[in-house]
Amino acid sequence: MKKILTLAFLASLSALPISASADTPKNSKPSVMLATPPAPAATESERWAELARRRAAVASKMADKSMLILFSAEPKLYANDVDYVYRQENNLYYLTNLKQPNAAFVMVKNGTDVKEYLFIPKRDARQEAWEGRMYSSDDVTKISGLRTIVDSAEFEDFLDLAKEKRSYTSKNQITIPNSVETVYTPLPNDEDDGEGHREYRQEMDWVKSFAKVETAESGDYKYETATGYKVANAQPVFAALRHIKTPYELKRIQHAIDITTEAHMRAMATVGRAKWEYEVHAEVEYIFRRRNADSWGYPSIVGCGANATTLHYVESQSPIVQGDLLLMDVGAEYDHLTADVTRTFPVNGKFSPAQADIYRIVYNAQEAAAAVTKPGATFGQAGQAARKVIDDGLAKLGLITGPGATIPGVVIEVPDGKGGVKKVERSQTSLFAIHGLGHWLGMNVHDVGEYGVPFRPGMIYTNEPGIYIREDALDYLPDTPEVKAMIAKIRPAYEKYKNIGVRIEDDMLVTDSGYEWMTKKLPRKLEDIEAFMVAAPAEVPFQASVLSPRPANIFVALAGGGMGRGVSRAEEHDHSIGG
Ligand SMILES: [Mn+2]
Repeated sequence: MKKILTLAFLASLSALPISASADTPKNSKPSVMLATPPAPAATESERWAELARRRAAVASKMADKSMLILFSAEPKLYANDVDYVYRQENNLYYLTNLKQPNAAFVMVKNGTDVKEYLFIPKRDARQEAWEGRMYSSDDVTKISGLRTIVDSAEFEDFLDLAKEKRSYTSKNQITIPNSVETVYTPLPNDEDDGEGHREYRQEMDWVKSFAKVETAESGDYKYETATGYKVANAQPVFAALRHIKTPYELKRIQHAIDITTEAHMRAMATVGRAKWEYEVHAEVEYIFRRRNADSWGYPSIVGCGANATTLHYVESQSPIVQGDLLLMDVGAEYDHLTADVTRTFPVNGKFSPAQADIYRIVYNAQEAAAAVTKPGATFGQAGQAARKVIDDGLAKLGLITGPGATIPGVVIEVPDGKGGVKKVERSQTSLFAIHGLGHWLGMNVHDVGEYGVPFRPGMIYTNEPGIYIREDALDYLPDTPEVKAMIAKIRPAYEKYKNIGVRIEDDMLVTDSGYEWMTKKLPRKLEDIEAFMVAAPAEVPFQASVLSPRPANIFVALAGGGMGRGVSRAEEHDHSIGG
């Protein structure tokens, strides 16, 4: 331990006077740090063509004689009169690239005739003095290519007439005709979406003002209207399109991934000199901001030691401990597209044998998922391939009693593949592999798109198996002789690997011939990570923080303590999509 600390200290000394950034290595050795390439450029006409193509694709999926209404996202309150940073509703952004609140997009389809309208607030000098410049009509056209613009002060009046199936003529003499039979707007899919408490509250409120909302047997919402409208949820229309990324979108999500790659490298280069998780967290978000990402796509997860076994640990208040692993799950967002990348690496740059045991299983599980990825295969098949490697690997280490072994007497319900559920005995693997392979990636980190469908070129999924030997993993099992016997068998291995958490997550693009690792520039192989961590620190100056963490942080007190997590919660996660 002492030797390691001394080395880390020397490394920090030697690094201090170097002012060179990753972009300009000082010595003759080639740089291992990658600088994010310039952001993808697009001419106005390229952007207009992309947005027009998206709008035409949405229109082509709409029924004849129909209307689409997209509301902009509502500002979200932080506290009192302070909002969170504004983020536009994805589908409105997808069709317009407009980021301003109080906008709305309306599209009317009548045979081959498709008309597009945009509601946008009039510029207001007093508001601009506080909040900044608002879009002019010219700005709107320049960004989106849309030309038919109505003052959004009239949007409520438009909605009032629209729900009665009446046309609207604006003060600037634009008529939005209404001879439509179907009205589309994004709506919560079912009761699980919480009636729009999560998203699409305004849309649901408007629909409820003229339609009776009922829950079908399937759990999906259905709508009865007195006006004769058919109300259609626009979400599936957008989901199908957003699921397949265009070359334009791929360039931008690759940029988000490249920023994230640089952030990960920066963390690996500095972690050996950091004392607290928040310092490493800061290095990550320094790169996000420095490379002009919009934001993170989800709060950064930076967890050392046992904190790595909590899937969404976001506190970053614990010490960085030499000899422990650090798990980092972070993703920059660029142009409303997010990366989602996880690496788990040793603080001191060298995996212990036990850490390496777990790491190699997760790595091989990723490889197995990749190997079956090609057009026509399914996400489920990739997940099964990864699961098999984890199952076999855990059995080999003695963490489960055998491949496919179950927990005696613990029964859970799983989908039967026919829309129903069946009861099966819970797998022992689910004690440690608590989430599925991953999820679709795009404008949301857990993006839209169906899961049963075959892979098609342009889809992106996260390949993120994980193994978490949580300290409480065996605490909530039934107290039966059979379970006790099972625990007795796995106890030695469990004690050996306890508090190790490993997730590796890469962003996989399905291509014509198979797949591409969009994250391939970031070291992933165990040996590559170790080599990188030897070479990288000299390239990145770092001075450990002199600040101490806040005292008595409740989350630090709970970290690794396993408070409040019961069997039911673990079972609920057993078949979830992923972290
Ligand atoms: Mn993920």
